Amino acid sequence: QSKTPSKMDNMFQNYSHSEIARDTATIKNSVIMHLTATFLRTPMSMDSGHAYLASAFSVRDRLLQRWNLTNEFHDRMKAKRVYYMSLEFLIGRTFDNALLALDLREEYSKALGDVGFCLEDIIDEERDAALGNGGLGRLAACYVDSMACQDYPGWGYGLRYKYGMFQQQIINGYQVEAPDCWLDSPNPWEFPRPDVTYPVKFYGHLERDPSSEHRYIWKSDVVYDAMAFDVPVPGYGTTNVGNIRLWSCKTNSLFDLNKFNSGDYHGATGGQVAAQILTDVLYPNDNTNEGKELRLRQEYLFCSATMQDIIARFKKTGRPMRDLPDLAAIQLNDTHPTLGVPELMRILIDEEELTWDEAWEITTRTFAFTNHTILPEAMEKWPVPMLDKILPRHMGIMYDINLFFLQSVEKQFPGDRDLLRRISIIEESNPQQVRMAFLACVGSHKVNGVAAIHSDIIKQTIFKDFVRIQGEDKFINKTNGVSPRRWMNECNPDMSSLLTEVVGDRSWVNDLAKTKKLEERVTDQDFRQRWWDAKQANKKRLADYILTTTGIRVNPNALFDVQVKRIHEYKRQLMNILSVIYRYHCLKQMTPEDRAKELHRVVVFAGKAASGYWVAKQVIKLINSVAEVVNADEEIGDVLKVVFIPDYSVTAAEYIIPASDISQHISTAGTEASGTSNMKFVLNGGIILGTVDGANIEIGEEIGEEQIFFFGCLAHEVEDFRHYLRFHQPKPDDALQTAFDMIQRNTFGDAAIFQPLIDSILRGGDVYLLSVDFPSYIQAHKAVEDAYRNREEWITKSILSVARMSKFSSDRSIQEYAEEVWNIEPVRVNSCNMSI
Ligand code: CRA
Repeated sequence: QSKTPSKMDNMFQNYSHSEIARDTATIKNSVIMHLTATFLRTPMSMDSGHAYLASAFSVRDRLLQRWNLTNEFHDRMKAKRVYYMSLEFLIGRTFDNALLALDLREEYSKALGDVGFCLEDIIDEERDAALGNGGLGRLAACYVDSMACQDYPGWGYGLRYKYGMFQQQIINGYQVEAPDCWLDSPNPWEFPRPDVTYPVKFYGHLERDPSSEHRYIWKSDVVYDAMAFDVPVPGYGTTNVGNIRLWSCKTNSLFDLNKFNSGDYHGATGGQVAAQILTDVLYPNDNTNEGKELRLRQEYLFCSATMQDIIARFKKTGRPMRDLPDLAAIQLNDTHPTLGVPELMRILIDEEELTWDEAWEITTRTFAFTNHTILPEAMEKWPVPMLDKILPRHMGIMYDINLFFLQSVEKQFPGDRDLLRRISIIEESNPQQVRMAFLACVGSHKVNGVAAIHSDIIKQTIFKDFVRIQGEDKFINKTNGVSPRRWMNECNPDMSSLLTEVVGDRSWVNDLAKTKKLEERVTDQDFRQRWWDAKQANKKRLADYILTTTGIRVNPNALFDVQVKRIHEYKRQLMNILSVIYRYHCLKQMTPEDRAKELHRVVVFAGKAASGYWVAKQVIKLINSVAEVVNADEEIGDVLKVVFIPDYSVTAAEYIIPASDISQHISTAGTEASGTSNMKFVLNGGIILGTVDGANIEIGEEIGEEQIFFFGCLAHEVEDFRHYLRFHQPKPDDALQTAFDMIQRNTFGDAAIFQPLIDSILRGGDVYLLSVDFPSYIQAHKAVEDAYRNREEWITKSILSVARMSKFSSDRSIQEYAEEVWNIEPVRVNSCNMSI
């Protein structure tokens, strides 16, 4: 139904008209005002750090107005909202993004120029908000961006970690972690909300509520306060501003006055310290479940505060509880927020006094669940004794959810004991464990994977029985997407200008399908040249970045071959570096004349390894050791350079991605659920060298198979290969053997360091099938080289690819979620004329 504003229109109209003026003089004044009044500096003592802060605060003032208006408007319209619950939001920087959204970049550039600063330098002062590990966290950030840009009333919910993703230093070739103290300087992009604070209980015991069969009174031992910090999400091309609400554990109430009065000053703050730890650090694991008690408590603090907040907001509408699913949709970003399911049940039954059946109906109509991985090591399972101790009431609820579920299945498939054992939410291990993916599935009305192949695989594997029990329709696919705002408009200004020229205006930023028009220009010689030049300029920019971050000088005219992502065995950075070793060997064998004819190549790696992931860390060491030898080899010179860029981050990605010629997405088929950097690289005019896995497949379908270099075995072949390799030693082909030999001859330092990596292939069953895929991988590299030598063909591939990428805009993903999962509609703040 359409939602038309009514009598309060005038008020909003007047309010909106007061938007701050946009001229350079006003901007300059507001920056100086913040410099002096917020930061106690004078223009004479302004450095670029303070220039950034003062400018950011002045931009924030403008966002604030729109932000307030958006929330008031959505409240007033009683719009159905979606709540995207995610333990991770990998936001990166906000300043430039906000300037572009407000269409004030040029004005700020001029205003800052007037006071002697360059906008680009100032932008560089901002620290990344790195509250996530990798794809899952960045996806959450792209999704809230798309919600804001398309006027969907949506909020992200997460945790405000004091220390985000650790900073990676490379010392002696090894990864060394340093804490990410991102909140050490003022953060203009968060608003503390001390008035929005909820108590979150832990431990204790239950007492039966005499008035009801299902109701309990939970007498907890410990209560922490979760306080909200709101982070604005500027919408582009709309006055809508979205919100990410992050919880932080508040400690004031835990000050022990008795201890303090008795002179135990240290003891008086003991509770505060324990509480603070809860939201102190992000667990640095990507695709692995650490299973620590502290993590469980983080998850619960997050879920409880979020559910209390959602219920409080809902209650303001005055509607009865059973209407919750009409006003709220909650998306579980993987299983990390699954305790939201029993928490909502607890609130509805114990506090709102609903019956079990009423509560269950509301809960399952409200929640939906996205699965992001099938790697067994990532599956969250919590031991029953641990849950029972920390969350006794929730453990009881989970037992009941399981009981009723199993009873209904028993009715549907009488006598199938094995089925019941397989699907039970409680695994009968010792100790028993709660399978969070099953709980999330049973507690949700829709379950989706993140790319077509992945959604098929989960239906055939972990959720196979559930498809049979709950029906095919519940299990759907929502292919991931990326925001064209950050991953084109912001990170690639030169190519963005070309798109704007072709489309005729900037509308492609919110409607990527418009870039289809590029196809008309594919034969335009002048345009092709400028396309090539834009890529070259980005490569030059990356070459400068590489020089600053590593001291290595690379030639921007070489082929830039990039693999940047978390370091993980299934992503096979090892296969990549082994192929580099083989290439090095081949180059060394050549005569200088032949070598001179070779295509020059810069192989770029970046990515973090989880701090406890030893094998991944050894891979980093191998890459750096190879880089050291190859880069110092005068015979080789510019023909081959190997670079490991330290401390990969969203900001680093914004430099690296627009500069790639070829990027590698080479996971063992069936292991990478989707991948999202693959989308970013192609959107920025790069070509993929990849396996038939995740979203690579759909990218190939969209842009045409001539535009992508596929190799390797297929997902359905993997099991047979693995089975074979469990009983037979792999037989490396000559190329792979050559790479092993080079390592074992100490070419890159002490071979003993790297022997475990070789052993993982030769003696460890080669789980990720490097020996199987290596020959076709080397072939694919040759095909890439041949194609790159044909510059005209390459430019055509690049232009056509960008023209056909609209499916991978996160706007498309969000529209699909909105229509098929959340049942929400855009609500545009249309009563004001703050057009930008
Ligand atoms: N590690 C998948 O592995 C996927 C993202 C976002 C991941 C990626 O292939 O693109 O999610 N899975 O859907 C994950 O985090 C817990 O599982 C990821 O980022």
